[in-house]
Amino acid sequence: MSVDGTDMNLNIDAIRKVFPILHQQVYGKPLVYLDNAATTQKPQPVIDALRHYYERNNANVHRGVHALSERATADYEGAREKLRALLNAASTREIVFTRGATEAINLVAASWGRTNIGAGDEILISEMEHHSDIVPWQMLCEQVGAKLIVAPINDAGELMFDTFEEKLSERTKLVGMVHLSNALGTINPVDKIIAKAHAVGAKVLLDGAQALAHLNVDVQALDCDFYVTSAHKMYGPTGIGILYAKEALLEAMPPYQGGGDMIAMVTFEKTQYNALPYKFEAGTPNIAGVIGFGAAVDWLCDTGIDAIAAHEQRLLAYATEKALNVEGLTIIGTAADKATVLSFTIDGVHPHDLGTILDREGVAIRAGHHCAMPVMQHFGVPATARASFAAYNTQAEINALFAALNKAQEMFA
Ligand code: 7TS
Repeated sequence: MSVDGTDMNLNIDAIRKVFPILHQQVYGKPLVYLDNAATTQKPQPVIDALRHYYERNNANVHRGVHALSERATADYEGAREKLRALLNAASTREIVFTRGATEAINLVAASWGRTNIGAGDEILISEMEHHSDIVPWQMLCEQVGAKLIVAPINDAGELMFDTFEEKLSERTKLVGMVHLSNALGTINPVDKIIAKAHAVGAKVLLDGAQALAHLNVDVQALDCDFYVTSAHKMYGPTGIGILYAKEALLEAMPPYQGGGDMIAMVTFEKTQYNALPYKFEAGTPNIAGVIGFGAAVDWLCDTGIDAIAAHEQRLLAYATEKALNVEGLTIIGTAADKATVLSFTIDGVHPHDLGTILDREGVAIRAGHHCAMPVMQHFGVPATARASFAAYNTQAEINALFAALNKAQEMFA
């Protein structure tokens, strides 16, 4: 049992203890951090891993002949293996470290896209994509003369699967799809999407920026071609993420950036590129970030993704029930299959004002378009307020959220 009396498999009190940032006051109120879709807080083992690297092992990777470099390289490559295991990728050659989900998508668009997509080809995405799974494809389409096609969502914020299927054709070269929507919380039926896309010969990129802290993902079982994510939404550091791609695809792709570490041999006449995955990791990487990412994966797996997900589902159900009883509140995103996100509007109060008033009560939510402007356009709203839940959140915090909302409504009444 947790502090707020909810029956859960997780010991939330113990979990909260390892997140030092949670134990503070904001404007004299206990911090209630409900902006986890923007970024999650970091547990002590992640902070310790960053610190340990800088205090004990700081050195460049893959090139040193000295002890520190060997230790840094071992920890860096150890993190790659943790990511491989988390995703059940076939090989560490398929795990490329990037700055985050955004850079990973840009890598695929620039390298695989420019090689494999041409005039008249189509890229099919959904109406619920984050800007990072829209804009790189638009840029690619402009460069190569391809066409961006959008599969619509319904008013629950679910992909309209039949229409998605109708928009697939032999012209479709790539499907880009968010696994778990940051604006709506919708979980997409990615196995069905991949099967349909493969049937017309299209590759599939899944944007898993929100997914991996809440869902178990097996890239081999899914048979997905590209999977991207960011560590900072999985209790890890900012500025680091991964591109997973099938080895055969990566082998055939040209490098994304040139420089140190991505080469085997350089002469002025010709450069021979390094083996996978180093071909895609030019320059000194975010070594501390990678090591912290590895510690975050350990923490996530030790805590248990299923147990975290079950806890968050209970919180979401509790918050949703409370939201349904607030007059003038409209939930944006009511998919049958959803997780972690409660996006909403309140009549007569702009989401930004809500965000500011809640902040004064110590409650951190996000207000805005969540980098998914087309979702806002679909629902005819300029912005939403969004609470998003993580492993350390409690029912008591949801009560604090609704007390603060009540206060905001009274102020604007
Ligand atoms: N894809 C999705 C679904 C996201 O939610 C985000 C970030 C990204 C891609 C980009 O991730 P990055 O780490 O490369 O920036 N989403 C949000 C959000 O909802 N609030 O702040 C960032």
